[in-house]
Amino acid sequence: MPVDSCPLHSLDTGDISCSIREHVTHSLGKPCREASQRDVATALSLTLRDRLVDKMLETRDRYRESRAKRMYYLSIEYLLGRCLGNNIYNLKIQGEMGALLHGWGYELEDIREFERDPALGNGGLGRLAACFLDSLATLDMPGCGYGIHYEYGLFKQSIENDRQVERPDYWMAEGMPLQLERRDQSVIVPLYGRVENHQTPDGSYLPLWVDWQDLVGVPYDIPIAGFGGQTVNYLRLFAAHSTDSFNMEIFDQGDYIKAVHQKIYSELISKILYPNESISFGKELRLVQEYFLVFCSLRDITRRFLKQNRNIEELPEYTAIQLNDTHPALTVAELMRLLVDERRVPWDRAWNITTSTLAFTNHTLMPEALEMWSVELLEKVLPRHLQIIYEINRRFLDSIRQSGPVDDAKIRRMSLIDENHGKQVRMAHLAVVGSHSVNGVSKLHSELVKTVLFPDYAALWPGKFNNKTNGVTPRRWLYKANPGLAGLITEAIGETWITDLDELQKLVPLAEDAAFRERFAAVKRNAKVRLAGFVAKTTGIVISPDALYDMQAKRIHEYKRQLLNVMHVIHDYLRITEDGYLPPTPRVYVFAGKAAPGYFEAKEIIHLICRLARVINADKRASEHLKVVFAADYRVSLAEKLIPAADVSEQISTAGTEASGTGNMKFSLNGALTIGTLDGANIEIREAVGEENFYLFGLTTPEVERHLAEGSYDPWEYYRKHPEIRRVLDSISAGRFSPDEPTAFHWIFEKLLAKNERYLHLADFMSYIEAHERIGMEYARPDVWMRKAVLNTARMGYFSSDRTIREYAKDIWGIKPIPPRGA
Ligand code: 26V
Repeated sequence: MPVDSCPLHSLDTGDISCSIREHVTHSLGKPCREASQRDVATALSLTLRDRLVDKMLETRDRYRESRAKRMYYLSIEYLLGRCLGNNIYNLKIQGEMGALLHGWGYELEDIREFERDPALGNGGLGRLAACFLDSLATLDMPGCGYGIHYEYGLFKQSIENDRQVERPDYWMAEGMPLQLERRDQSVIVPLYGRVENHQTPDGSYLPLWVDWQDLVGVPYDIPIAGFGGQTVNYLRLFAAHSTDSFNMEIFDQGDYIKAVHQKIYSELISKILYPNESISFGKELRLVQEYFLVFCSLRDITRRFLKQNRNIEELPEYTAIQLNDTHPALTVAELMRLLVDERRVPWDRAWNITTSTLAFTNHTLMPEALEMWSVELLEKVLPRHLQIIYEINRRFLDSIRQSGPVDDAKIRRMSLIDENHGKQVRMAHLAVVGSHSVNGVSKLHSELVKTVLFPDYAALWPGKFNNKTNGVTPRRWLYKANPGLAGLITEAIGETWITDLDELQKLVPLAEDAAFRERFAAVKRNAKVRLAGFVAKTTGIVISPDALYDMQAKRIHEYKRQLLNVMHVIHDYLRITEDGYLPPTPRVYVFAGKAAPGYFEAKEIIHLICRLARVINADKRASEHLKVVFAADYRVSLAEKLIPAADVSEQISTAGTEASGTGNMKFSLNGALTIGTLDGANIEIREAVGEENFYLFGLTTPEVERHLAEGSYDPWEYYRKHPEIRRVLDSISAGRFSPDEPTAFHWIFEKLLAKNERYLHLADFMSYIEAHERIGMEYARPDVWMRKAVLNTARMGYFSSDRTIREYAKDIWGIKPIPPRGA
């Protein structure tokens, strides 16, 4: 083809306007006069894609020419959120686009609402991956993400009869204009079958994986624009299809039905994202998904690497692979298989390459979330990988035995195979042994990773363990989500904060400036007015923008203690209605979050919140002081509406249970004050914003640990001692919020008073309501409150994911920015 024959697309408004009309006509096949708002949204996305692809190709050439080391992020989840608005903001053309569309009779904000959130993740872990991609591109770093192109994202939540109802999320219903299908780079994936043991002519072991079935991984690329749009990386998602050759073979054998079944099974692999359930392991399809991700990604990585005429032994010099939790931990076995079986690299050298390339991040301490796969299932799905895992384990345990006397108990603890409930592979151990770096996601969590999760490994390899405190991208979570606040900040200190969040420090003196505080307060109030409009429209509940907006938005889980929040709401309600108490500030309690479909307690908590809302919002005695809202279908786009409007952020997990949290960072960055425990990144947030600007309560991690270890927590003692607790629990148990079904919530009474209640709700309740008391008093003094709010925003610079990514790049990946020439 002739090269350089077409002009590149530009960001000039005239050019963009022309491209949009072109796309309406030629991509959508409609005359412009018939274009609907949705058509305009699609054409605008396609128009931006053209421009992003130009930059993506330029970025790719730049990385190739530099021959620099690259990083690949392997994650089973990415919670990207809507892309159109984000791309417009990262290209810095929001003003121009707003004006252009306005001139055509549309509003950019309405047009953006046509895009479905690609919700290819459950929560924190997937959203972190998306923030990391934004930061990598903004920092001009050669890093891209690998994931699965699920046909159905996380279920959509609606509330019917006060209960959560789940519906499938067919997120591509209206197409995904941003993605590029790359059929030419499809990967054939082998699985199932058996291993035959052979020998090479010189007598060494030659395993042959035979009779495997195959499927195809088809890549889809989603361009990821850095701020300013100069560097555009991509996220590569693989969709599973059946291979034609396989189908043809069976068709030829005349077994039509079997061939069709095979095709359906293949396509099932990337059909749906699994929701976080308490026990989701053991499901064959999930194991196949994990392997599918690992196989496709590694094939793609090594293909690109070898194309550059390099020797596979140089892999770690030019490649870093980050395992986002244990879901891609099979990478350890697959990379070994690729090196040893396919490339005939001797085991020891292959092991060196593998461990020098891979690094692992742990994201949870919850024992029920630690992945294990039964040996039996692995044997069936991935027989050769199982052999390799056994061999890794054998050599590893031998090496410990050789380094000194060890007792059997320690060997059993460190083994990759758990033999307590049948034989199971401990995926976290596989990841730790197979990586050169293991990190947690906040200071506290990283300590607990060493002391609680992997004490034996930490003693063996102290240098392997490190911390990388999470961060969030300021582009989406302040610049785009909160244009009012972003504008005020830029007016005050310039716009460098967008890529250098520490610049927010310059706002610190302005906390003393009454005029600035008033403007800050006005921005917050505006956001609350908008949210109030949205709440009225979607729930029919009327809330005043003059009330304090108190929010808890996150997955529903007992360890996150939404029940503690509920107990406090009930406490407030009963004081108002029974004690004649007049709170210093009216409050609106906003809850949002999904419960895993099979998690009974979590779903009942939603049910209770909705029932509570119904009772409280209808009670005239309380309505001036108190409202409760459950905002359905929490997702990135809803978070962007809620967070700018929050006054108080609820971060109330039991100390030692939340690995980090990232919502806590988004709220505080947007000027909400946190009521929180000493858990996860709350601790670092509190240190950063100042303890006087954070409402602390609750037990510390060592106190919690002691209670749990000694069995010394006695909830009945709190019940007997504190009338406040008694009244709240009795009201739940007596069916006050479920008059038609008086025993509906009795289980909560029983659970919170059970001796083995793991999350110590009652132990923290009195200090929690006391902290809320202070909040109520201080909110009533706007200058006091707004000073604290400004200081929260001003001091959150550290929690930019740019900082986090720089730390990973320097300490773990060894990658550097490759900026465009002249930048
Ligand atoms: C947790 C649980 C809890 C028990 C029930 C089953 C289950 C399944 C999955 C998970 C969490 C999986 C990993 C995860 O999303 N962790 C989150 O990662 C965030 C980013 O590092 C971090 O901010 C959150 O604290 C952490 O929960």
